[in-house]
Amino acid sequence: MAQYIPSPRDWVREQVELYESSGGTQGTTLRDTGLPVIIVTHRGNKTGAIRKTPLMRVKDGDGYVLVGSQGGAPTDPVWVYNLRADANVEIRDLTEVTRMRTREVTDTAERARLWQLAVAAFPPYEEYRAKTSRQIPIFVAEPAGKL
Ligand code: F42
Repeated sequence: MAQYIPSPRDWVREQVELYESSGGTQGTTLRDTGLPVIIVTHRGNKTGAIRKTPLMRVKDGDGYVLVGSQGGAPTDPVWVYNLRADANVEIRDLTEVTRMRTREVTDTAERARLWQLAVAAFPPYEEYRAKTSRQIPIFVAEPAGKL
């Protein structure tokens, strides 16, 4: 069993702890926005450790859209590299945990469709995009069988 290494960012680590320790009944929204968050459990591409990353909840059918915005920071978040190296994740959405596979979306039309969904779910993504010159990575996560 791989070791779990929590996020070095206090507010992120604390959200993961509350969300998971409450079984998905507390700490499930982003601070004052009240908008829903999911927890993506994945594997570090260098350490092999278990990593847990809260992201905004953007649904697309049975799956989720994962947006590597990192608040419009100039660099991609590290979890993006982890998903590129190992597409297998678990997604906790409130009380439900589902094993999923992720796929990075590069097709322009598909990206545009998913971006609309993302902004509808979490309008600040549009401001984050305006803040950075990088192309914000987008992944889809699709069910790989219920746990
Ligand atoms: N971030 C987003 O990008 N999009 C969102 O929609 C989003 C929503 C959100 C909601 C709630 C919340 O609490 C946080 C939210 N965040 C969102 C922030 C998100 O959870 C991440 O904190 C953020 O995207 C930064 O991701 P990161 O993977 O860069 O995290 C950093 C802080 C981190 O954990 N760094 C670790 C460290 O020790 O510095 C490394 C983690 C890691 O995966 N290491 C790899 C390993 O092998 O273990 C090696 C990494 C390498 O060098 O390749």
